[in-house]
Amino acid sequence: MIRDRETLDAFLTQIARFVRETLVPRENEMAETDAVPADIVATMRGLGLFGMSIPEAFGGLGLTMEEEVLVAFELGRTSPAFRSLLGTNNGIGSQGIVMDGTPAQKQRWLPRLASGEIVGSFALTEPDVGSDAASLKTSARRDGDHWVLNGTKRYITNAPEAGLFTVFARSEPDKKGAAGVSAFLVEGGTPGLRLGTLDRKMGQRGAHTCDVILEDCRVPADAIIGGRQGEGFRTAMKVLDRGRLHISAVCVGVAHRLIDDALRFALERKQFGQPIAEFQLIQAMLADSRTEALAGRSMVLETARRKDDGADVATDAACCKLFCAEMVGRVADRAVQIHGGAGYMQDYAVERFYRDVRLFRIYEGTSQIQQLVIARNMIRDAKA
Ligand code: COS
Repeated sequence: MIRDRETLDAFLTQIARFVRETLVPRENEMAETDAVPADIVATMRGLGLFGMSIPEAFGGLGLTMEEEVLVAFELGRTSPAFRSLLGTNNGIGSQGIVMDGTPAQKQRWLPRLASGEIVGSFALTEPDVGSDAASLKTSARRDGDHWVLNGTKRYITNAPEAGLFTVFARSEPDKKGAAGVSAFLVEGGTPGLRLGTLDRKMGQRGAHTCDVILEDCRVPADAIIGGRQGEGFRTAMKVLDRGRLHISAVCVGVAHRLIDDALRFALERKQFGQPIAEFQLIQAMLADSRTEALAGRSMVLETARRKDDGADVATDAACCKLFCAEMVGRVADRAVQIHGGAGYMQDYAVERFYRDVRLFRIYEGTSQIQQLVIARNMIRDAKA
């Protein structure tokens, strides 16, 4: 449901140019300094990229899902850490409020998230709680007009930058599983909330994660998303459904970038007296990657369109995440292979991307969780 094709095309062209001319040349700088340069953050804010998915009424661009994945295809053509900084504001760090927040919560937080004035973060995972999200242990105890939060959240993306944390905690200790979980909006700097040291990750340097430690962290009663106790887990699942589609689009973008790099290398590199692109075994790798990237792009676009039409796309979003995350892993592997020895060297971007893309199969639900969600929904629908 593209609302205005001409405006959208102009915006996509602008993003593509920003990626090509500004971000790609500074990938190494970001990897070396482990930080997105401040001037780039400012440009991203100016382009409205922190608020793509936030409604226009709150200062965002209010993109449809189809429009958003088209932007993500473009943003995917550079180091994923650039997108990661604005990813939480568009996805897991804001959508809980967009979907389930009270009018007051929307008014208070969304404009600042949309402008990029603050970064939002999603604190679900814990040291002992990953895929089994409903078993989370962080506690929320009612104390007069406040809730008191205690627990540790782990591997929290953008926590070091965050001005707002969506913290999932068990507000009803007697209820096991999903039913006793509520989502709390906790402002950065709230006494009792502190951050652990930066995690030392395999890749995606420039994107940061760390522990978020809550020690008698007091938040007002109206900090519960939607003002509804026990709804937090469902909010988390809905947010992740949507996020999986966005991540899938990023995977497609990265795949296209890797194909471009591999093709350029194959055309320049000569062996046995000719460019290696002339050899059929290299061609097979290029063709397989191109085919798989097209399959990923097609399924993401189709699912985004159906979501815009109001369909429940939870199952298909999981299909997209499963396929696209695995697909970009295969594409990255072939890109390194086509580069040969050079692909193992840090002088070539494919070495960095090979490590960066490994995360896609893990975060916002592992490939195995996607399989589980897909099959469970198939069985549920068959029984209905
Ligand atoms: N949308 C809306 N509601 C949903 C939902 C969805 N996609 N998925 C589940 N729910 C609801 C269920 O309907 C159920 O509500 P009721 O009790 O009212 O029926 C409740 O949430 C509990 O659901 P379920 O019983 O399916 O929960 P499980 O504990 O079996 O776990 C999985 C479900 C495994 C799918 C979930 O824990 C999960 O997605 N884990 C991965 C977490 C993840 O992605 N972590 C990444 C880190 S965060 S970036």
